[in-house]
Amino acid sequence: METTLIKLNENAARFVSKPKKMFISGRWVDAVSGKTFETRNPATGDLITSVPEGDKADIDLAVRAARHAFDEGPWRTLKPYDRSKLLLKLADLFEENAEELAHLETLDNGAPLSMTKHYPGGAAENIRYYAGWTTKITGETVPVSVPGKVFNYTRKEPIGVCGQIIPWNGPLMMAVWKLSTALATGNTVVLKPAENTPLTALRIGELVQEAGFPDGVVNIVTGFGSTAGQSLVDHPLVDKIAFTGSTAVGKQIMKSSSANLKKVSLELGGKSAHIVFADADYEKALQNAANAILLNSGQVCVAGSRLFVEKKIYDNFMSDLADYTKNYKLGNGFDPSANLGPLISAKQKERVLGYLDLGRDEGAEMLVGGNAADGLENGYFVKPTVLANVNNSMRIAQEEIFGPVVSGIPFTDIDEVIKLANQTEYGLGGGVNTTDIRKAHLVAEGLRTGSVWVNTYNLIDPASPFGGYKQSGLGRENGAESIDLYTETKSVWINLD
Ligand code: TXE
Repeated sequence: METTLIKLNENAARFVSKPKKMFISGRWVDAVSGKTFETRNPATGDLITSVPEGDKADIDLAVRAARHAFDEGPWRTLKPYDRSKLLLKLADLFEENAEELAHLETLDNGAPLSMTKHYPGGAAENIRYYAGWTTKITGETVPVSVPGKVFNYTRKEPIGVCGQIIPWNGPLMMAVWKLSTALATGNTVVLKPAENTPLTALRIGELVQEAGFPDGVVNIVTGFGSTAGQSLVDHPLVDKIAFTGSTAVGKQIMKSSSANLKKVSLELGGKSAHIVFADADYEKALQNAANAILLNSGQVCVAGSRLFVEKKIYDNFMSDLADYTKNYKLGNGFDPSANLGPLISAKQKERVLGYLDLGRDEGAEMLVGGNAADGLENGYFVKPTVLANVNNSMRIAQEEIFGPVVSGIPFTDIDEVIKLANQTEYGLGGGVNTTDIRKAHLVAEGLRTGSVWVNTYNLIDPASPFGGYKQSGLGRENGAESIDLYTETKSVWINLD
């Protein structure tokens, strides 16, 4: 059946067609090597454009620019209110260019426009939240007990040059989360977007320039992880690395950062438990279970990929969930009737299909899905898949699949389900559906995870901390806690005698 795709926004089309450069020290430059790499539309496999392939030499230039802007530039000494004004201007620009940004995100990442159209507004909200913080980052006066008359106070100061490495699953929001906090706290930045999705980050560079940030405060280098990313992590003039991505790379980053003891914050993988008690509002729980795994085609770090359902409703619930997936239509993000996009790449599709084979080998039952989507072969589409007969120790229940694949696991009581939910190396998110307030609070307390949602899922707000326990990460982004992630605390002693 022919579908009419929404036409690419004119500004987005103009942005795509012009030569892509990286943003270093306020200038738009090619890679030192002159090399470029391709970025493709995951819905079709078609080439979108090529971008500079930054490497060690480009990272070095960007880091030196950020270092200079931090050490010598006006940035660190800029009044907090003036930093705030720049951030507020940047937030306005996200709103003014909202449609273009949403279209670029859908083109590069594949997520449906119905979803990405909310990103620029969400980005503006996040930036404004942190613009508000600039004038509220205070130290303390400390009641010390040392001999003599002494006054002790603390100052919160920026860490310095921050390397920020972001993934492809929500490239625009990931860039904004990282930039807004770092800039509000007075740091300078070298941002490396994921190689699959460089477009919105480059457009954000233009907005940063238009807002009037001093040269070198934000630098954007496109390139691959093992070259550009690793060079940023290894660079001795970088003070902090903030990373969102796989747990394997997160561990590698911690190791490499130990060379000059960079501060490290990590937001990594997950295998979140989503729990449904028999007393839950059944329809709402079905909706939550589907949303928890199918949002962004399961390419969400908090995806509710392990679905624990109380035994007495397990069979019905799993079969109704399989049925419920019919509400999701796979397709190109520009197809207004589609609400489920492709996976990011051929590699990610193969990885997810590999896990489906593994699930079959491990004895899971495919209630629906289980393969690539017919008729959409050129894009990287996998059908929503509901697996039953899974137990928590199977590999499909322990490893992050990062696709539209949910494993249904039965349980009998609250103690058992809390124990099972925590039997994972991850600790990012979790959810519980129940009408019993006691169970809700006990599960919220019992889960060893950074977020817990009760009778809802996937809610996020700039004011609420986000991050992981265990191997899901280090530190919290968003909220007041992320201010600590981007500041050093100095203790100042004054002899008053
Ligand atoms: O991640 P990588 P990939 C998980 C998810 C997915 C798997 C693989 O399970 O299936 O990871 O995805 C940069 N030094 N998540 O391979 O490699 C890379 O260029 C410095 C969960 O895409 O971790 C990109 O910018 N940087 C996750 C970023 O790291 C390096 C989101 C993420 O890529 C690097 C994404 C290195 N040595 C994947 N190697 C989440 N938490 O949401 C790579 N990079």
